[in-house]
Amino acid sequence: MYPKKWGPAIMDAGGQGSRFKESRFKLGIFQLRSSFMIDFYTASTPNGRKVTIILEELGLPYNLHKVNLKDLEQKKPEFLAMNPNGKIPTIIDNKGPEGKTTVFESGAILYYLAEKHGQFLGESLPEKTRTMQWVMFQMSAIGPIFGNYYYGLNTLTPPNPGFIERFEKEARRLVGVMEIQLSGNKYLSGEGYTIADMVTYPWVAGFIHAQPGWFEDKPAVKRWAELVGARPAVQKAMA
Ligand SMILES: N[C@@H](CCC(=O)N[C@@H](CS)C(=O)NCC(=O)O)C(=O)O
Repeated sequence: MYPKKWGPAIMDAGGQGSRFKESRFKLGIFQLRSSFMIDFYTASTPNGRKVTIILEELGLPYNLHKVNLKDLEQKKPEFLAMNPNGKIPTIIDNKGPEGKTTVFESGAILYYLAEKHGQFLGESLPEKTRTMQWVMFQMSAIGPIFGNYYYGLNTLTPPNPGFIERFEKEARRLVGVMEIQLSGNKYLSGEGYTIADMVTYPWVAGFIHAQPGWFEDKPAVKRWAELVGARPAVQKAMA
């Protein structure tokens, strides 16, 4: 009835031509001297890809540290010292405004980088607030609801159809909210491409691939996904 796995566009890591140096996250040695300004701890998941998108959009060189989630590297003391929540993504900005700055939570990371570099957020307080309300919509709703649906479908044992139905219904309602917003706006927060689009795209692109039926009557969401997905930085992040 449902596809069981994320498609290759969703879960495979990569990105060619990016200005990053790759290293496996190795416990005990991850504090090696950084050669680039940003150390980026991530894995090949939608939340990780959001940060790749903004790093690529800004053209920032970064040290890529792949974290093995299956081996629970994200729960080790060395990782928890950076991110007490024990999850990717996490960044260390070695040239933060007050020196070395560690940021976790994908929405906060995108906000930090957008504000620092003066791009993809908006100019005025109302513009920034419009951007942030759609960032919050993704962080509090699209991510957790889509994520729980995916968990119910692929991981939960014994299978629980009521659980899946609950999260499918809410996920489809959220896609409907996006459809209304994108019917009258080029991008989620208005006419400009912002971090709201960057945080939302990896999740929605994944589900357009895995659950095309949810988007059959959602032309504005599909139009937006094509527009955002055509950006070179996004293509690198999703490759
Ligand atoms: N709200 C967090 C969610 C981060 C998150 O759920 N990360 C997942 C991968 S997408 C993770 O690290 N899972 C491993 C775990 O929970 O141990 C964010 O957006 O940064």
